[in-house]
Amino acid sequence: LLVFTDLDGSLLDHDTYNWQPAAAWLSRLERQAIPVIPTTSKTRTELLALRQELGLEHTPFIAENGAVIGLPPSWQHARLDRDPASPDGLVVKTPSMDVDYIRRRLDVVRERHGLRFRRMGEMALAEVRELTGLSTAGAEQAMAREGSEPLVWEDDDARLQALHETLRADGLRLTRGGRFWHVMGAVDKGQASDWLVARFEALRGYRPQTIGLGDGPNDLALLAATDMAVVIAANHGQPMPLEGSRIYRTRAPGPAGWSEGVSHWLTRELGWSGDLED
Ligand code: 2M8
Ligand code: MG
Ligand code: MG
Repeated sequence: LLVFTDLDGSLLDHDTYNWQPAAAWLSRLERQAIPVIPTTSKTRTELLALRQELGLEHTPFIAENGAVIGLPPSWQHARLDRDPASPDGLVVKTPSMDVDYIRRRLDVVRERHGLRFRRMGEMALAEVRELTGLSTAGAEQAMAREGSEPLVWEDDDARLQALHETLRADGLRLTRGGRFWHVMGAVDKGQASDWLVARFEALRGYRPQTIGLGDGPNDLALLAATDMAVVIAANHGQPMPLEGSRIYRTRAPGPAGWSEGVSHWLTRELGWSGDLED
């Protein structure tokens, strides 16, 4: 079993980034050796800090909405990984486009269509801190982008379609996170989770079951790709059009909803019980 999870608004509280309500379930999963795989808009740099805090140093991660995939040693494959591990022991895949290219395209599109938005790469550190509520160090880490660019939309919503279509013609995608719109190459969280499932199968010889958890539109591809999905309650007002018996919608938001969803699938559906003592 693999657990793929969004961070902001899911495992982490949308406003405070607190995850304590999920701590008990995180350690149960760790004791059962079930990998919890962060699948997020955050950057590799943010992940390196957060994985440590969450005790997830030995699991892979999906950063920048699928633009960056990090593999710890136990997920690396002698034949399939040509590129050597970096000094921190990770092999990192970057299936998206380079962030400098994305930024240049965004500037051209903005100019050509007279659109109004601000992208993260042109914001001052203080502005990113203000918009996100992150610390100075946290905002610096969020600004260290490799394969996607967040932006704040300052134009009429009707004009978003122009941005969307022009980007698509350039092979770029636009998706909506909790605070920002995100632009990246032809990647998403669902493709990245499929890639990790295939890697697991190549290493272990069987296909794992998967649980996916997320609260926003940029999680839809992930929730569609996993066997069991959890839509975490949120108040962003965006539609989360998913149906069927493999979807569970939580009552609680954030990390409390996260625990509710994990508990739903593991205890009620997969029959976990007795061996869960804390
Ligand atoms: C951005 O991502 C979130 C994800 O939903 C958002 O759009 O609100 C990214 O810049 C990420 O790197 C950053 O940590 C996060 C902070 O809230 O915002
Ligand atoms: Mg989220
Ligand atoms: Mg996210």
